[in-house]
Order: sequence, then structure tokens, then C-alpha cells
Amino acid sequence: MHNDRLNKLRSQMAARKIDAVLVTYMPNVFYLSGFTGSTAAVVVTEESSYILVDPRYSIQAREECKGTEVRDYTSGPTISAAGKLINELKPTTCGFEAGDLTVASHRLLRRTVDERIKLRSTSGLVERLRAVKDSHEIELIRRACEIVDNTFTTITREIRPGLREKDVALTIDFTMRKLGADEVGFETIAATGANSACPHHSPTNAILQFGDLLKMDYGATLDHYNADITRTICLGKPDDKQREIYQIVLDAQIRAIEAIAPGKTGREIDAVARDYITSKGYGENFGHSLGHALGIEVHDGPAFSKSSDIVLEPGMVTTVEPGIYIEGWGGIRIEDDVLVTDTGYEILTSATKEFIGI
Ligand SMILES: [Mn+2]
Repeated sequence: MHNDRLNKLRSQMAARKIDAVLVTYMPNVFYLSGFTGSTAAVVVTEESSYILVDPRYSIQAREECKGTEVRDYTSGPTISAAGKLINELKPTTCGFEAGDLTVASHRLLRRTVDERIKLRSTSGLVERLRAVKDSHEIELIRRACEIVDNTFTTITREIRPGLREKDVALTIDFTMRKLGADEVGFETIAATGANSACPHHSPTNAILQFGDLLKMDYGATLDHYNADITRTICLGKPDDKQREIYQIVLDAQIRAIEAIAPGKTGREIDAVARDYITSKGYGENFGHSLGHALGIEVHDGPAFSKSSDIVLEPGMVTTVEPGIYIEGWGGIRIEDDVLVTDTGYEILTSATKEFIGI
């Protein structure tokens, strides 16, 4: 598995005439080596790969990184150790992740690495490999999706007017952990009443009132892969306006999902939902992009937005999450996780999208 990934990276390196790459962004380190600790760096060459760890991780790295040679360093920053290893390997050109290194770390790297070795940014190189998931990754995302689906079924039995947003978030987090999540993927959003008009609202002491909306956006992490779901429900019987907006968001979401297929661009899929919402008069109330890639990170890379040039390929996993937000009234968002298949798409989350009134 890791060997396949390293070989894909090597063919990208060869195409760019780069004979070594220093990988410092931890999700990329994990992807290429399997290392789950907090600090390390990977160096990949045409023939070998190395992981640099400090004494906290010496044993763990040897257990986790079977295809990668573990090198221990005991003093100084990881970047100095990486620089010394690069000098030993003597590449002509070494890539580094400009999107991850601080200016200070880059200066240190340049000072440490022999001046005859060229350093060239390879930002985004590993991320592009990560965009297409292998079967092992898809299986883990599927299992994380089952957890968020089952969480929704469980919590809708427990939510009632009188609870605080914070109680809802706590119940969601507790339920995900009980159902097998290793951790929550991000701070759970539970937003009721007018608060639901903020797409990324942090739970407060606001009390769930009869007749109000409740928007919940939460994610589960399982074996380092993520699921991400949003459902909006009503605390009581939805009124006409709530029903109207809910139906527009749902129809926009379904249309966008049904348009997903290999070869389509991120911009095209975003436009399907956006144009539909605009045709119903709420274009100004859908400010964010339609969805993001999902994987080792919750925001695993770009997917669907007004400016996305991404061309869909089988194995990509993305969210599809249109919303309509009206200041003072509230907001409705519906989010599912979708796998791009050879012929189209498969929806990985299956919690009901019926407009529930509790
Ligand atoms: Mn999301």
C-alpha cells in the first residue's frame, strides 16, 4: 500500500526531474509512511524512503513504517536532521513543501543543505496523489460514514426543545465515540434559531425553542479517515417557509450529486447547485462553496467551488453541502459524502434527509 503510494510519487518526481523530496506536512507523512505520531519528516528518493523521528517515536515508527527506513535524531529541529540526511543522499534537486514550511524552517533548511543541491517547492504534489483514494482508504471512509449515520439516528431520539446547543453537540460527540469513532473530526456545529444562519457556528448556551431549526454538522474520525455530515431538523412541525427552503436546498443537493461523474469539473458541479438555488431567488444566501475533498483530513483538498478546475476521477471522495442562510431567520444545510465511481457516483452517507420535525 505505502509502496504503491511511494512509487506514484516517484513517477511524479521523475516527470519534474526531482531526485528527492522532503515531506514535512504531517498528513502527507502519514499517507506515505503510515506514521501516526505528531512530529517527523519523510525523505523520498528514487530508490528509498526514510523517516526521521526523535526518541519519543523510535519504537512506534519502526512498528508503523514497514516500508520506510527509520532514522533517529536526538538533537535539534527535525529540519536540521532532514537537511543532514539530504546532504548524505546528495540529490541534484530536492523538493520541499512550501505550503507547510515556515519561513524560518525554510531558511534553516537552506543553511543546512549543501549549496550545490537545488531546493524546489513541490507543494501540492502529495496532496494530488491523496485526492484519489485506494480501496483501503475508501473502506475506512465508508466505516466512518456509518458512524455519523448511526449517530444521527440515535441523537434524533434524544434531542428536544429545552436543551442547549452545547448539550446537542456533547450528545453528538459522545454518541460518535460510543459508536466507534476514534475522535471527532472537528468541532461539532449545533446551531439553532437565528444562530443557524451562521454556516460555521460554535455551540453556545442558546436554548432549543419549539418551532426553531436545528442545524448539526459533525464528523467522525476512524483509523485516520474522516466522514463529515450535516443535517437540519425542525423542533416541532416545520412551517411553510422552513419547508420551502429545505426543499430548495435538498433539490439543489440531489441535482449536484446526480451530476457527479468522472471528467466533470469542480466548477460544473458547484454551478448545478448554485444555479438552482439562484433560480429560486436565494443565490445571495449561498455564500460558501459546494463541497470539499474528504480523507485523512476533513478538508482534504478542493472539490466543488465557483473557481475549481478539479477534474473528477474515480476514487475521489467529496462532500456535497449546499445551504441557504438568512440573517435573523436561520439557515438550512444538507451535506453528504460522495465517492466518484467509474460510471458516476455513490453516496456514502445515508442518514435520512426527510425534513424531520421533533
Ligand atoms: Mn463539510
